[in-house]
Amino acid sequence: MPQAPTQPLRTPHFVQVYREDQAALRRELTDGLLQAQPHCSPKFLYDALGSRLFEAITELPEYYPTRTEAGIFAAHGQAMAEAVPAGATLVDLGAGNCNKAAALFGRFQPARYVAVDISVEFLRGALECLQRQHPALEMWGLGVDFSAGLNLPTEIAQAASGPRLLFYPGSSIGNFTPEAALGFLRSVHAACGTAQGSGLLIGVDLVKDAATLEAAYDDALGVTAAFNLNLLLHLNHLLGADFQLPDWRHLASYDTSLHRIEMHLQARRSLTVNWQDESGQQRQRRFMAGQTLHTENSCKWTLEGFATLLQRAGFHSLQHWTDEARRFAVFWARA
Ligand code: AVJ
Repeated sequence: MPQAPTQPLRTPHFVQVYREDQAALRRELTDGLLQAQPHCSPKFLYDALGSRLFEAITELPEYYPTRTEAGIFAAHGQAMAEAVPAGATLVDLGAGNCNKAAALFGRFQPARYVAVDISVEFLRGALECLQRQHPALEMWGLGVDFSAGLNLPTEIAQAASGPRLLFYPGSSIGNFTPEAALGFLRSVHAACGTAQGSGLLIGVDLVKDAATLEAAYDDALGVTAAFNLNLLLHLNHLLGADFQLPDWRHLASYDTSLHRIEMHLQARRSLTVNWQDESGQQRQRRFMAGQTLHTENSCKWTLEGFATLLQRAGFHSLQHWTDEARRFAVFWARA
């Protein structure tokens, strides 16, 4: 009987840095809830249900960013492939299901793929499947919280010899205030390393009329409202809190001077929320009717403003591609 050809058995490597710390989460949430303007980090929007609701958002007619960005990659993928280094280590920030990066493997011909997300458990299934389709590509799954700055663990930095292609699509940079975005991009610049040709390929949502933006964050089907309200279910779970969803309304408004969409949850009546802090102690916060919990900022950039930001972070030789309506942009910036 003929022998089946033996395949080199390559399997993805996994590194989990982030450790979920229940006490730290409760402390962070308690602190936010007790501020004069109560707030909560947008990372708490993404529990299992929230992640699925976000996927549904990307299919809404009003939510243009995801499909506009995909159109830019489809139209200008060849030009991007000519700009980025070949044989690079492709570092995918917020990789999730890895679909956006995997769609670029053919054109960009990376030597190594590093998928970064908060938990390697999200990445495991996707990477094991991708490894079978791309047996020659070295793959790493890295579980790390990079929201306070990107830091590649030494074992990955050592493996990533040659040029690095940092990839941050989806305009998630919009969750950072301009000042925090600068700090974050400086850490990305450092993570590009010192090899020639390295750089950052990043998607950014552009300033536009308030009506288009507000519709994108307050859709007619109410999916974004459900996405925002689901945060309260997540807080009930994490804190043992007693948020009642019918008491809260989804708000999304564009601040034209700060160039950002703000999402809030607004109390429909005066009410009190109770929860347990990190030491199990009972805490409460009173909300007056109309008072809000601030849940997300989504900052919008002009082409000029974002180019300046990239340069201040240390990048140079910028290129960008946009759609015809200039709703969204993809920048390539050398480190
Ligand atoms: C995932 C941060 C890019 O700001 O557009 C979508 C999140 N919030 N609808 C965005 C989001 C409400 C999204 N990002």
